[in-house]
Amino acid sequence: AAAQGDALPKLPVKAKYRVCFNQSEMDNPWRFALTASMEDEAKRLGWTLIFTNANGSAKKQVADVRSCIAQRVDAIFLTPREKKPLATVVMEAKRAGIPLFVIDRGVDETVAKPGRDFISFIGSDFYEEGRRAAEWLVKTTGGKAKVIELQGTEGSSPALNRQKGFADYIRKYPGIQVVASKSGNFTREEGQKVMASLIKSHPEVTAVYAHNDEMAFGAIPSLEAAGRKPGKDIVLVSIDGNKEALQAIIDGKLGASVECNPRFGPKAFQTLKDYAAGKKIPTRLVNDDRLFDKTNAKALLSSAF
Ligand code: GYE
Repeated sequence: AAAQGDALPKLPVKAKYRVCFNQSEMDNPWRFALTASMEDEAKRLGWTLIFTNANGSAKKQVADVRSCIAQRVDAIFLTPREKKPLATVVMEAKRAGIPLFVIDRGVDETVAKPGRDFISFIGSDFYEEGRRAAEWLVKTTGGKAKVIELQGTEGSSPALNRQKGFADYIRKYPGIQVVASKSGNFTREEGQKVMASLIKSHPEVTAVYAHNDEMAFGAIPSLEAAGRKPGKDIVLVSIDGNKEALQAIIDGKLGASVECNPRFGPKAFQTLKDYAAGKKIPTRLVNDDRLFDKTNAKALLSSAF
């Protein structure tokens, strides 16, 4: 086995590969769309895809990656639930000589770096998503809002960067204040619970920034139960841009959703082929994302997942 600091593992050119896809959890439309995109592409290519689901446990995901290493797969696609705990196994795959692609969420790059320890990161720019959500909110509210932020899974790269991108942008707008910021773990259920309690302690709130659509959908009934009118006396912005979000924009309850496209299975598999063929792979392959609001939701409904 090679030691840390050594070259990236090589991948021979083959007609078909046996690869692992280590999913973090399967609890919302975004996760289902990513998994379907990976499975469909594997099927189309006739490759063997070994799928694991960590069910929301970073610890289980570490074990899942280790089992893929033990099975000596050709390559690993990992969507790390949390940044830090999964960085270690990325290094283990490297030492075992198995090329690994970090997809969707990032790992702690002070431990494992793209282009040095794993092949590449393929996914969205979460900082930019947070920045765009803030930009939309500033425009829509004229730079005046008291915001409740529903953060994603603690320690996950999308939660950290969506928080930061938003916070950095609103710094120039003193009329925009985040009055409360709490994790709803990217789930509808927790988004609903967290909002039910925050709306009581912060009745002055005029806006909600949810790190994903699911938490916004959880927040809506809690706001309504507290006598608020989403889309009328409180504006909501979220991220993902799934079908239900576009419908909620059309219906007027959700103001906007920054797209985070989960359907990049074909790109992930193509990158693996390019790597095997000896092409130079960028350390970061960033997906193109749009912003959905009432100006385009109707027209784009069919392109959402
Ligand atoms: O926004 C969320 C999912 O990692 C980008 O995770 C992904 C996020 C996505 O559970 O809905």
